[in-house]
Amino acid sequence: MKSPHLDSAPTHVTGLSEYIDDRPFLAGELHVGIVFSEVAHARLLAVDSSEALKVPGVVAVYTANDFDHLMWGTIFQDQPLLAKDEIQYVGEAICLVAAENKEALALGRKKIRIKTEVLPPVLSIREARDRKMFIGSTRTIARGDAEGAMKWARHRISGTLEIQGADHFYLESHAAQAIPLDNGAIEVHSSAQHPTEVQHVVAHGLGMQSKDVICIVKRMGGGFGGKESQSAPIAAYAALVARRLNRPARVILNKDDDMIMTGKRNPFLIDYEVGFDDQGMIQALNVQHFSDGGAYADLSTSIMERAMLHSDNAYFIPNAKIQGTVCKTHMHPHTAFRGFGGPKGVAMIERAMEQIADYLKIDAYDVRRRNCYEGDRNVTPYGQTVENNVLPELFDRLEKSSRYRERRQEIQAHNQKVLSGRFKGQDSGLLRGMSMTAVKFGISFTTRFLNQGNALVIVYRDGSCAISTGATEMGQGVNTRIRMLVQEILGLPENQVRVMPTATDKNANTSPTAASSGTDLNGSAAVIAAKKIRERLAVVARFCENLPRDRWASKTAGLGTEKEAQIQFPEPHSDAKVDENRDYIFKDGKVTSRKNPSWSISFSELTNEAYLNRVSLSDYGHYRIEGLDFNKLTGQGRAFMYYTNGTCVTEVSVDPLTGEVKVLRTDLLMDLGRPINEGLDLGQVTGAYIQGLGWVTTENLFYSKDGKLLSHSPSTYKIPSVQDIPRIFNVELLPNLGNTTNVRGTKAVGEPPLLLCLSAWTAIGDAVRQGNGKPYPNIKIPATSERVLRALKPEEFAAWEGGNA
Ligand code: MTE
Ligand code: QUE
Ligand code: MOS
Repeated sequence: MKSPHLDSAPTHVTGLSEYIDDRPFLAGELHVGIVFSEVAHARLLAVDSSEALKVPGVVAVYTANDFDHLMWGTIFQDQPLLAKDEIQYVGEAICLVAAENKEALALGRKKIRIKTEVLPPVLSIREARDRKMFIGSTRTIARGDAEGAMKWARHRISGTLEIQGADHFYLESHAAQAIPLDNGAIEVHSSAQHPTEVQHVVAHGLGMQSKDVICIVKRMGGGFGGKESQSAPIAAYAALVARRLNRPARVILNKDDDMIMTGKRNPFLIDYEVGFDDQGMIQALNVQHFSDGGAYADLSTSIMERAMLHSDNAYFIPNAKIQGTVCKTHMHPHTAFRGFGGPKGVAMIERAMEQIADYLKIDAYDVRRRNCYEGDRNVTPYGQTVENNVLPELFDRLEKSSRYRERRQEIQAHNQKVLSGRFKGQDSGLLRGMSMTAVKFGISFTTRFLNQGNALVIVYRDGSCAISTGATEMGQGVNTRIRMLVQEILGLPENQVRVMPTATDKNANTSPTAASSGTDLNGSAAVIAAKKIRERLAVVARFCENLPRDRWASKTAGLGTEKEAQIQFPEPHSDAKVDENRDYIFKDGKVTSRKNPSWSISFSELTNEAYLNRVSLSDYGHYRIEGLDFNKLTGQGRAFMYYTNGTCVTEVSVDPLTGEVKVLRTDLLMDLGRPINEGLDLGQVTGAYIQGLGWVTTENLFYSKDGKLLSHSPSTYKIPSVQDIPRIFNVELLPNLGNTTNVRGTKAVGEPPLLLCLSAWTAIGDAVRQGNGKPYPNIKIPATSERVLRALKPEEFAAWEGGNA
């Protein structure tokens, strides 16, 4: 049952994997383009399509008035599918052009005349905060007496941390194809993490019922959170054209338009103060998070909630007051991105750890280790007890395996040599820094109703099996994991089980594949369904075992079966209680009697007997997480089913002449429970870390003063390349067989390792601190070369202060 790779790996590497725009064009299919705003804030006075409609090949132009219902939004329905009276951001969709071919579409788009009256935009968190432009209200999570404890604390540090957004940079841009069916329904192929939301937005926008909209997601060329909410309007555009003209239609964004139009990771501005004692033990934390939500709510309030819930990270904070406010600006609506709000809360507290250490002149690792959740210091500020806590072990093990203490000495000695000018060679003139950070990522949607999943498991008469769930495949391997879970239950080899494309006509009311919960929720549901089938098959097996082979249904069917050779109903059809099977072993495509191990039947022979005896070979499973009781109003309760934890030591070099950063070595340790597929998990861990590395170092979103994204292609927006991979990259998983909370003892992996990239960011601060002997620096995220250089030599750059760096 070894499947070290993704189910799609062979077709990925041969280029045969089909994405939306690889789908063959259907007869009469139209190309749909979006005309979007070039200004951030304006009154929309008129859309003149007369010239565009004269272009040969342009078939139609649609505006806001063409939708039955204009408003959509995953949490709050505050966003128009197309701008109506007011424009709120650069890139906001204004109208759609449908054309016979790409050339006509390009020309038609150019000929649309938009009349606006430009209004002043609000483009920063600070400005929105001053003007009190908010989305939702300020929320608080509090425990103890943070203000009092802060006053009495022996020492205090404080800071303001600025965190920029990041583009998802999935390789497949947003895309959708809509096909009108002969029965009045519409089939929508979408690159989306949340097919049910696509179905809902299309149905609502076009005034249809959910039963008449089928959303199919075969796979995405990456999602990373960017296709959780924002795929829905794109699909609605294709569907509107398809429905109005009764012709298939597709919308395919190019990279530049995708980057300009779609929201990114929310930028954050965080004010914090920490009170602590001589040992560096934290006594109080007071933090105010402000995020840039952009022009519409999207998922920003849930993202803020997760930032607040991760402001403790791995550390026990007896007195805490954590507040969060989402600001409304005239930027693209920011959205989910791997880690959701988590990375922002964790960045704040991990920076505070470095500041405390620097202030007390002790090692930052010691500060972290002392504050780590341990023993009866195990209750979070939101009142959830940290159970099965492996954080101390993760810290201790990595301290040793990474040779943290020795390398700390070596780095100090190295930097002293660099600073004394005793090095002449190129490389050895580089400063070095090192830092260890941790992650404790809460697994569950903090919105309770999303913590459910359903699955359909079908077994055919030949013993092969097909599975359908609400999970969407975006390269993370959820299909492979679910397949392997079902293989394990039914004892089938890899080539006998397939996961079907996700579709809303097979699985309804699904949650987004998000919050790292895809396998947990959908895999659990598939296991429930597969166990129901196994229960029934066990009944058939018992029947076959007790009946001479020549009287089996397959030998007598067609002749008229004698009464004693029929399985007695209703036994196999009773809604068999899901239970571990005791009498038969399902393994290697065979079913063997436990009591009589010499008796076995092949799985396919058994399924054939079941079919002939009119026993159902398919089933449905529904799963929900029990015990979650987080209360959004009080900010207290059990928010998460469990935590995924890890620690990471990153060592960087910083060039004192250019500010260039290189990651020399990364040692990363995680507890992923009992992985279903270790190869996939390691891929997620390394990929997430490196994706995070881009966010904290080189991915610098650059906007003009009037809110236009200028860095909208790989030539101006620097994602990590093969050159940026740590020169030494040691990744290990903690053996943890004791985790029984989740399905098969596994733990979610998708997002948590991204947060460990923060050790690279804190290591850069450490190199700068050692390089200039000043207090721990305040370097924004991303710590670009320019910013690192500026932090290293603040006096020399004073002249440039105020520039957009
Ligand atoms: N891995 C790949 N290759 N591509 C992706 O788009 N998305 C990430 C993570 N890993 C992503 C990925 C995000 S944001 C999440 S929430 C999880 O995968 C979702 O999938 P899962 O719940 O099945 O882990
Ligand atoms: C993590 C997440 C999500 C979340 C909460 C998390 C997420 C998401 C929602 C959400 C919240 C309210 C809604 C809704 C979705 O919450 O991805 O439809 O009404 O979509 O902790 O990843
Ligand atoms: Mo992931 S940000 O929860 O899609």
